[in-house]
Amino acid sequence: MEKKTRLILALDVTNREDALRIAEEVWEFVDAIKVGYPLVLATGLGIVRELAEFAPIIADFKVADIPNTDRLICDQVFEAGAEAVIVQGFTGKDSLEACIEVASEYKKDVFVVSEMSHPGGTQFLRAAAEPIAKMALEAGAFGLVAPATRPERVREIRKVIGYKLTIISPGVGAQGGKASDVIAAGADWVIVGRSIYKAENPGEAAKQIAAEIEAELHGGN
Ligand code: NUP
Repeated sequence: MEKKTRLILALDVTNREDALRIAEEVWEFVDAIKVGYPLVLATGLGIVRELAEFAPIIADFKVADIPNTDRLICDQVFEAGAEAVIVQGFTGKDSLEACIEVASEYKKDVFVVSEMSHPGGTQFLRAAAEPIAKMALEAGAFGLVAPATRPERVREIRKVIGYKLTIISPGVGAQGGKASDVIAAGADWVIVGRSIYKAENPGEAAKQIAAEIEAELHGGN
């Protein structure tokens, strides 16, 4: 995934036409489009290849099963044309390694969730975030998913992994996080869903967030 705008669209709409229209409007302002259960369950896995015309696709299936099942899931995801898959880390090393093995066969990437962005993310997952980050580093993942709602946690996680792994960070806008804050804390990309796809003009909304990120990176403050 190339770092240009450092913005990833979370396309959680449940209708094919809306998905394609929004992708058409925002593609030039995003480095990737993240699709997950809402869109894929509503329209089918074929939507991945259709959207891949606009941007690389990250499949957010938060894969969390035994290694064999994880392998089967990842195979489907990469056969469908995704560039990367998001997996959970709490299932342990063998499950994660199974996902990374399949990804490397396809020369694709795995992101591992370290701590989730919603309030419940602190309940069980926070305690596991650092060990999960270390495991992801050792296993050779491409990156982590860390919460834009808690930039201080992104900063902590960055200390654990150094710059060997990338960080993609959801929770900007609708969940209360701010793109510039989490970029300043060390995230490589921000993930934004509702603030873009529910905007009256998704293209303009994406453009504004991309400009905020650009200002944080090169604005000199
Ligand atoms: O910790 C996470 N938080 C989170 O919001 C991990 C995620 N994968 N996400 C996803 O990011 C969530 O499922 C949604 O697709 C997107 C955020 O969307 P929004 O809150 O900007 O609408």
